Amino acid sequence: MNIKTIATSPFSDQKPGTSGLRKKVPVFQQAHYLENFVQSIFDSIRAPTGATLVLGGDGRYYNRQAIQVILKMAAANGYGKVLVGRGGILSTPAASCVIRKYQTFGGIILSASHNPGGPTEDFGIKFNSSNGGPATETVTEAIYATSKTIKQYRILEAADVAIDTLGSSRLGEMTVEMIDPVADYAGLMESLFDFAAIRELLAGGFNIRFDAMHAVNGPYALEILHRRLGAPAASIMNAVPLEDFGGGHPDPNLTYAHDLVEIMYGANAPDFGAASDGDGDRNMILGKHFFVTPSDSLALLAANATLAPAYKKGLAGVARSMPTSAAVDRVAQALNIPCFETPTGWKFFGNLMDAGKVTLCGEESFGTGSDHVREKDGLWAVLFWLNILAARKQPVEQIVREHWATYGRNFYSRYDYEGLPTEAANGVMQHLRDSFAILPGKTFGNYTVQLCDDFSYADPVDGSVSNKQGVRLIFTDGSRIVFRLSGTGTEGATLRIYLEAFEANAARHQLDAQQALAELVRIALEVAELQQRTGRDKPTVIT
Ligand code: G16
Repeated sequence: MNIKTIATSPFSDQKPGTSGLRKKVPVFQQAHYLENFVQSIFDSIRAPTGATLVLGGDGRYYNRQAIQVILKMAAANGYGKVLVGRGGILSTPAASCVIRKYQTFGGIILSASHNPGGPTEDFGIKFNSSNGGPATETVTEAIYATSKTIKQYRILEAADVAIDTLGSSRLGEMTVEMIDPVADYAGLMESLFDFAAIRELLAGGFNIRFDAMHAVNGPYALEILHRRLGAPAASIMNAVPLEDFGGGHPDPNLTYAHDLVEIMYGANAPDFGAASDGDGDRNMILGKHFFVTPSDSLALLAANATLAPAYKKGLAGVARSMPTSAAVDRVAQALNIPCFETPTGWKFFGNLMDAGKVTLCGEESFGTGSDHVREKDGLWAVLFWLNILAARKQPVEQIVREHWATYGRNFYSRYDYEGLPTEAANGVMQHLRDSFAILPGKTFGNYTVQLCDDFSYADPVDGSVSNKQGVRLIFTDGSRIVFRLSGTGTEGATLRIYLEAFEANAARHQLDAQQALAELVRIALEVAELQQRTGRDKPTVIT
């Protein structure tokens, strides 16, 4: 066995963001760049000799090359076995499922999620722990610290592993087992939902359209929606995964999932539409000519959870990220269960789920999930919706409108300003922080500021504290504006403005969200001095 120890020097930019390390492909292609980060993971997590890892990614450009490097480094670092999705493929929720099912030490997931892929686009890598969830901040901080002092990495000199056929092979002392990337996950889904009822719904003329966006979920959707549930194969669009996602932006929202949006808002639209992202953990839900905001989707799943077999005994609690609307809080209150508010980032939900405090959680950024895995889960959300639709036998729009009539409507929207110069974006945030002292009590039109602060979170399970998680302006009627810099971009800075207004009066639920939020938008732009500081007069994306 030929294990090589290679001398290297640190890169200063390997700090994991909201979800792992994400950079342009050419950055990862620099000599030693990927290896440094992988060795930093191995040195930080200190797995016992002979431990098992899971490895897979969303199939984007550079996935296959990175799989080979990581396998050879795992072999040189004393791992006993690596379970790899065939072809190097595992959706993020499927990786979480496999880590948990086979009780491995953890896993490495290769993805830049909803960011575009290709030779000059994005790539990413993250470590998930033995609970199947993204490493906590303590672990990611340790990885970053190691990356700043790293002097060498270990790698096995060996031929590439054949990754396209199922079965076991040896790499030095280590076993590499190529597994079916879909089977374990599909089995888990079948155990959670009423597949017979969904099959009946689909057989009865209920039309669906699922947009896999040429990303990882194509094969998962074909197996589950088509083969197991009987939806026509043609109802799954863009089902073939491509290394560059067909040149698209694999982000399931109204802007980027435009093929699907056109169909769902066109003549003879299907009854239900959905899309998922690059690595299969995000979801967008649409009815005929109707968009369900992710925040409403979370609230609605919570309110209807007992219709699905997995949740028929009820929910222990729910959680949402701070910028997510408080629609789910109202459901939690009615159900008399706890509701937790965490910073943005799925990693913050893991402790709550492990401690049995929450069953369902979600984020405004098109992510919903439950304690069946420790990642958000796109197809799971689609199946949950189909289960509810099969049980209630009502159109999507009617279900949402009834929900608003019961709980009130939290009008919600997010404005993204992508690719800003970092200094300008930081300047906006600093200016807002500098305004904390003078804003409370100030009135803007119909709104008076009650408080403003920088959100900070103390994890109720391990006590760890995360500061500066977004600037909040909360008004006396409970409406909110939140400002936050994205932690997943790879170019310049992305400023996100989240807007929320609660409306109890059912007569006003018909309003368009942009109409209902227009005044809050004006206030946000004024308070942030957005145009003066960034030169932008409109957002890149509105969701
Ligand atoms: C990641 C995280 C999510 C987070 C999202 C947006 O999602 O897992 O928890 O909400 O980023 O983060 P930001 O606002 O910092 O860009 P994904 O789907 O990119 O892994």
